[in-house]
Amino acid sequence: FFFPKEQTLAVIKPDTLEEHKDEIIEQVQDEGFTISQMKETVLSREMAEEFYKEHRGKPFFNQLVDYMCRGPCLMMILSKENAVEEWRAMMGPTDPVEAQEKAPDSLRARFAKDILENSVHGSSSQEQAMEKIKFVFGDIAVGPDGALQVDADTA
Ligand code: DGI
Repeated sequence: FFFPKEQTLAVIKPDTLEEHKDEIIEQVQDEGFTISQMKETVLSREMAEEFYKEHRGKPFFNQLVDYMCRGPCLMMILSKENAVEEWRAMMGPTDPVEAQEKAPDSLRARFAKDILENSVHGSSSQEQAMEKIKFVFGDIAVGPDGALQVDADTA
């Protein structure tokens, strides 16, 4: 059987990018992910609000947007079988207190400052991954081998 790889959108948030960029990229590769695409982007407030639109209206929304806009984020398309779930496992739970208890080796256990400034993002479903990849990278497709297939119209 041939199981095509899955893609997810992974984001290293600004504080963590400044402090731990190289070691996280190295660990991502060691865990068997293909980094199909990556770029550093300073999100505008508008983009950050759109990126986290599911949380609009929540009490922490403005602080979350501030945090995401503080400096460059590293945006990555990661490819691997079960990429969505596997990257979430590498991240650990949203709250670093819980992460330290349940997943002490996870990125959030190691690098998150608190539940808001929690160092990394990852899509929580394949559907969300496709939506966010499109939002961040535009109309590119990733082939089953993890390689990028740039549409002739957008290339
Ligand atoms: O998918 P996650 O990042 O693990 O979590 P999420 O999609 O529920 O929330 C998105 C971000 O919003 C999260 O990474 C940090 C922030 N956030 C979520 N829940 C809380 C929160 N911030 C505060 N201050 N309090 C919360 O309860």
